[in-house]
Amino acid sequence: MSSSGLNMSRRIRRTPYTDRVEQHGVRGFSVVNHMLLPKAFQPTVEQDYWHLREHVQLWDVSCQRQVQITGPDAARLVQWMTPRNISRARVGQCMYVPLVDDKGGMVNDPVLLKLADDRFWLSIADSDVLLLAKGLALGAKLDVTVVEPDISILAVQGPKAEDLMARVFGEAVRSIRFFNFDYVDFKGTRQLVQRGGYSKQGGFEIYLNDSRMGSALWDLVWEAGQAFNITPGCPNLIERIEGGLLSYGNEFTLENNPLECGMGKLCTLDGTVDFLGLKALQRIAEQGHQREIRGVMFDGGPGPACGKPWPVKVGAEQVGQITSAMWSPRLKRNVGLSMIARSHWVPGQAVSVHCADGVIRPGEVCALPFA
Ligand code: THG
Repeated sequence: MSSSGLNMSRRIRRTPYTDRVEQHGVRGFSVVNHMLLPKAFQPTVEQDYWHLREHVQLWDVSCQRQVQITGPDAARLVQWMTPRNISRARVGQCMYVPLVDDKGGMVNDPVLLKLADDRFWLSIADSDVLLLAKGLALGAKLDVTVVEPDISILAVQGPKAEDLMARVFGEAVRSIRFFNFDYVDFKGTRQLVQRGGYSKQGGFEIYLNDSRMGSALWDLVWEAGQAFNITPGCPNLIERIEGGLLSYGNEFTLENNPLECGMGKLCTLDGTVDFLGLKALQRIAEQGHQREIRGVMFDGGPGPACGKPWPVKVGAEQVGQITSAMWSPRLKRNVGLSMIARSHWVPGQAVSVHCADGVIRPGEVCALPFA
């Protein structure tokens, strides 16, 4: 079984790790940035969840594509796209940066890596940042080069990730701090390793810079991982929701601004940082944003998969919509992520969740992350 219902074509890009992922019996894919993202390996997402919390997993997250911006105006172009002040970033440091358009709408929420003063990567979620960056650079006649380099991230996630990475790449990886990166040797090549990843269980991301080495990298980590009970894995819906990790296109889109996404603290709106959406965000901040992302915990036993938004109501009034939800086997309740109207966004607010199976499940608004 290789394609699990997707009709494969060149438009849906394979990754350097797809051969291995298929050999391990992947149970389906999603498509992110026009590239395959494995969706599950164990028979249930719950099994993947418990394993991720206790051991270590290998994730093909090559779909987290890099938009590389180099040249004398590189920092200017990056700053032009984000309300977060990047001027104090050091080489070797990462930053979580909302990207916004001229209306203050969310374009993406990448991890920014500062490789050098004139060299950046935006490690993007699911939208075409490459084309926006090129357009802005051309329009403003900036002296930059914008490309998607041959970088494919293999993530090592879970509490045993550090011991495994130290065994494979040496003890020095232990001193890489969260949201920082350094370089390791891999078969005579130099590869970037960042501490972080799309889970709250701890881990690293290896930014492999040569597609031809994908299987060799997978095999090296996989074999050393046997001593740590490694399994193939992927971003886990239960763990991600509990941790309050947002997903572009699901929890928020171009229709939302960073204040609604709970990223107000990342935004410098006093005019000392100039970016595309400054005026728009200043206006929104002045008037007060009218909704914000929250957790919702709700009853009624395991619900169906949340394949489309579920209305969140108070009486007959819709106050939000759940865009990701899952039964938490640990909290023994359903957990979901929802934009919630200002009038009802205080944690503890009672709500009803109108699930796609027709069942109305009672619950309440919660702060993120879930406890
Ligand atoms: N890693 C890399 N690229 C990515 C992701 C990733 N691109 C797509 C997507 N994920 C971007 N979204 C996020 C969301 C949250 C985090 C990283 C990327 C994250 N958040 C930390 C947290 O919430 O605990 C805190 C971040 C911070 O310190 O500001 O790590 O996962 N390469």
